[in-house]
Amino acid sequence: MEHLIKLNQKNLAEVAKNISCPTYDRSKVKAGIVHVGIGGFHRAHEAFYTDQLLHDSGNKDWGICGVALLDFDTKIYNTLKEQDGLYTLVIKELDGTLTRRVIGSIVECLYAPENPMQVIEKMASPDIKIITLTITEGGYNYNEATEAFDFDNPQIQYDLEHTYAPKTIFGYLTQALKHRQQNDLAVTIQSCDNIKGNGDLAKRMLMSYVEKAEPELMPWIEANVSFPNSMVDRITPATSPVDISNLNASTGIDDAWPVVCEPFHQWVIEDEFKAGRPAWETVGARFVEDVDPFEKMKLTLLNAGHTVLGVLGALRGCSTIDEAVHNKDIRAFLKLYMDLEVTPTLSDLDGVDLDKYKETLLHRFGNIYMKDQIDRICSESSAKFPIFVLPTVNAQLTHDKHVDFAALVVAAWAIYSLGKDENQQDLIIKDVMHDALAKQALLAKDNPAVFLELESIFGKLKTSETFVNAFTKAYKAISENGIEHSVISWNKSALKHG
Ligand code: CS2
Repeated sequence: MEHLIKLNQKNLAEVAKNISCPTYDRSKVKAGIVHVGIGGFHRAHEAFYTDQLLHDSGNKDWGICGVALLDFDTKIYNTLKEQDGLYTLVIKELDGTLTRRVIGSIVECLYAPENPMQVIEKMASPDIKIITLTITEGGYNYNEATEAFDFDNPQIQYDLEHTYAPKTIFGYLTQALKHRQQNDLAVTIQSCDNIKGNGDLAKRMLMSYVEKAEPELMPWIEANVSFPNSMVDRITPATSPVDISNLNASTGIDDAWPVVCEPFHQWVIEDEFKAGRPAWETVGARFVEDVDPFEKMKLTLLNAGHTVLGVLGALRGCSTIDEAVHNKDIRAFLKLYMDLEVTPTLSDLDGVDLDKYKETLLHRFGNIYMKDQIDRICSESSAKFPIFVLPTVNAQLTHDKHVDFAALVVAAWAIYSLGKDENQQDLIIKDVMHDALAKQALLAKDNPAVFLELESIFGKLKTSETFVNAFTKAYKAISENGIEHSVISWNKSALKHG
C-alpha cells in the first residue's frame, strides 16, 4: 500500500486535506470532564457531541480526559496516546454512504493500572467539573438477588485494602471525592450506561462503598455531588479489521482504531450539574427534568430488541443483527414482542409516539452496512437480561399479562448457553458469568426451570408459576422443533389469540 499519513496532532493539517478534522485549536482546549471507559460507544457519543460543541462555541473548557481503567484497556489507551487522542468516526448511513470525521475532543488520556494516583489527582483537580462513566451494565457491582452492592466481589475487597491503588471505579471515585471535599470542590458524576435510573444506581452503589471505606465523606457527597440520570443512544458495533483497512485505503490515513456507528444519536439528560456543564443542548442533547420515560422506552425496546435478535439470531446461525432482523419470522416475533409485551408496560409515556419509535428501530436494526455483531450484543447477557428484558416480564406478570415471547427469548438464551448454535457451530460466549451459565444450562437439559435458579440474574422469577410454565414450554419447543419452527408457532398463536 502506498504511504499512509499517521493520524496524530502533528499531521492534522495534512490529514485535513483528505478528511474533515477539528478546526478548533486543540492546544487551547482544557479538560473539564474526566471520562472513564474510552470504548467505542463513548467515542461515538459523548466525545462526538463534545467535539461538535468545541467546533461551534468559543468555550474551550470542556475537553475530555479519557481514563482507561482496566488492564484490558491497554490497547485503546496506547492507540489513543499514539494518536494524541484523535480518531476517525465513521458514520454508516442507511444508503451505504460513509460520513467520516476526525474527532478531537479527547485531549488527554490516562491509564489507571500504570499510575492510579495520577487518575485520582486528575479526578480531584479543580478544572474537572464532571466525571462521566461508561463502565458497562455489570460495572455497577449491583447484585440482583440481594438488591444491593456486592461486597463479595474480590476486587471490591482489594480496593478496601488498597486505598491509593484501587482497581474499581468505586475505589477511584471515593479517593477523588475525599480530595475534592478537602478543597470544597463540588462535582457531577454522570453515568452514560444503559441502566434505568443510571445516575441513581451510580449514587446508591458508590454510597454503599463509601459507607464502608470513608463513612465521614457521606454527608459531603450528599450535598456536593450530583448524579443526573441520562438516556444515551447510538448503535456502535465493534470496529472490524475491514473497517480499518477500508478507511485507511480510501483516505490514505493510518488510523489504528476508528469507531463505526449509525447516523442516529440521542442523549437525554437530567439537568442536575453541581459545577456547571457544557451547553450540549446546542448540539442536539436534550435536558429534561425526568429522564425515566425516555430510559424506560429505550432500554425495553431498543436494548431488549437487540437481545431478542441477538439470542434468536445466534441460535439460528446468524452473525449480525441486520441478518437476524431481515429473517421475516424473527422480525415478526420482535414486532409482536414489542407490541404485546413491552408496549403495555409503557402506557405512562406522555408525548412519545411509540409506534413511530418502534418503526424507526426496525430500520436502525436493519441497516445492512452496520454489520453489528451478534457476539457483541450477546456479550455480558447476564448483566443485560435483568435490565433490558426482565423488568418487562415482571411488569407483565404483575398484571397477569402475556409473557410468552419473553419466555421464549430466555429459553433460547438457556440453550445458547450450552455453547452451540443449531448448526452445531461453536458460539463465542463472553460473559463474566460464563461458567455458572454453562453449568446451569447443562442441568436445565433435564429440567429446564433450573436455569431460572440463577438468582443474581432472575431474582425471584423462579417462583412465578406462569413464567416457569411459559419458559418450560418454550424450552421444550426449541429443543424439540428448533428455533425457527418455535418462533413461527409463537407468532401464529399470538396472532390467533389477538
Ligand atoms: C446494545 C447496546 O450492548 C447492547 O446490547 O443493545 O450497546 C446498544 O447498541 C446501544 O445501547 C445503542 O444505544
